[in-house]
Amino acid sequence: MSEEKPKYGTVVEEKTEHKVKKPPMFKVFLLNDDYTTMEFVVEVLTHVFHKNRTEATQIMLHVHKRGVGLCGVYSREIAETKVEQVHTLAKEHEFPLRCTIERE
Ligand code: TYC
Repeated sequence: MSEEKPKYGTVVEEKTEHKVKKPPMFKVFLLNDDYTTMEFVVEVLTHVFHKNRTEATQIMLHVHKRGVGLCGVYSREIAETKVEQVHTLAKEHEFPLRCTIERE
């Protein structure tokens, strides 16, 4: 039995893997209700989610018809802030508009 020794002068390369995990992303959804006005939802989508009027109207109508719709995908911090902004604006205008987060 003979064990192979590295020959004199052999270069043994060592690699250290530095695996960096991507941060999780969060989907923000808007929920339908019977009381919030369509115009207010379009305003929220333009101001909080930076949609143009056409996109905002499409998302609002999708939520109105299907019950729920995607507004955007963000890091946890940003997604949570968007939800807070929506709920704060809704309360200020006395609308029951709700928004939820789902981890991707
Ligand atoms: N369903 C509401 C209405 O008929 C409109 C609406 C759309 C409300 C989207 C909430 O997320 C929503 N006035």
